Amino acid sequence: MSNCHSSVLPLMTLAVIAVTLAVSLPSAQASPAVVKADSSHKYSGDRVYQHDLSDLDHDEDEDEDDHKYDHEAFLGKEDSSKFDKMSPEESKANLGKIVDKIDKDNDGMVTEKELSDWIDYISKRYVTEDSRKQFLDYASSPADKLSWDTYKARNFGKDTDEATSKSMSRDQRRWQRADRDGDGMLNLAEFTDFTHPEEAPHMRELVGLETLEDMDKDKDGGVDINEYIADMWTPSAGEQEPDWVKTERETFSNVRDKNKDGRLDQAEIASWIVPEDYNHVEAETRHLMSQADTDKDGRLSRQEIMDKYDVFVGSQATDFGEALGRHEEL
Ligand SMILES: [Ca+2]
Ligand SMILES: [Ca+2]
Ligand SMILES: [Ca+2]
Ligand SMILES: [Ca+2]
Repeated sequence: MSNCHSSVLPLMTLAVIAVTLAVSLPSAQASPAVVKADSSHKYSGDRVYQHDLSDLDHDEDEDEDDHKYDHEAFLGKEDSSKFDKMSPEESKANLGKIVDKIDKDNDGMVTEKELSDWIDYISKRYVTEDSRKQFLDYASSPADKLSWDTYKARNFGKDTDEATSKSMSRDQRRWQRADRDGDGMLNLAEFTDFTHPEEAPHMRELVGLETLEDMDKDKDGGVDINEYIADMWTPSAGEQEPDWVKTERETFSNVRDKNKDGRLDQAEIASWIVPEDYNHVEAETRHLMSQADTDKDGRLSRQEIMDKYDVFVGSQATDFGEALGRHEEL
């Protein structure tokens, strides 16, 4: 079975991924959008912004991670671990309340659209809440607007060494890109695009540009094969090039460098690190439907969801690992 939820990543390298969460906190110290490749052994997937619904692996083996993945996609990470501690009765009661929320038109049936809207909402909740929290560090109300000067004063102070001023111009450029209505201020929605540009289609090219600037050591405006490899692998003395690096060389030429000019430009980098070709929300919706739509009418009745409550949420009794453990003891 294919690893459908991780299709943006080559299978062979899954084991070495330190999962890069789509988290970026603007600050003077770090280049916000960029995942630093400072260790000598990385691979190109480390630069990819994961648009996944959980940092767990999801495949069709039906192991513990798969159940947790479904629970995290359906509930979010935090609520998912709360459910794991509930009794089956409590867990079902709370699932019932969630079904009420998902079933927007209150007809007692959850359609595929209602389910995918819910999973989409859950998947964006982290970004929404994180940005709101950061916003309220500067503003007293979510209805406020932030000026660049307020942000700048807080993050960069009066110190202007070279690194700081570089970092500051980068943030300012991103600020301007996020300022959709061009009034010089960021409202909460615009600030969300500023803090999580990887989530906003109109910020995607800029995320590519920021990464290009990081990787383009000779400053010729493109990332060549040497810059690409140097970003993920620095050989120790006498070390032979490992096979995964050879594979990355092929990936550079065959996949990344789309126009075959030997260099990656901003757009080529964007399509690599902010992939938009795979819809995790849709895939997870179809997966949950296939698991629970017992009568195959394309909708989930409340009863179908309750019957398969362990697919959607955890509980003490449905903790898959524990259940297996107990089984072996019998
Ligand atoms: Ca604005
Ligand atoms: Ca270059
Ligand atoms: Ca190219
Ligand atoms: Ca059904």
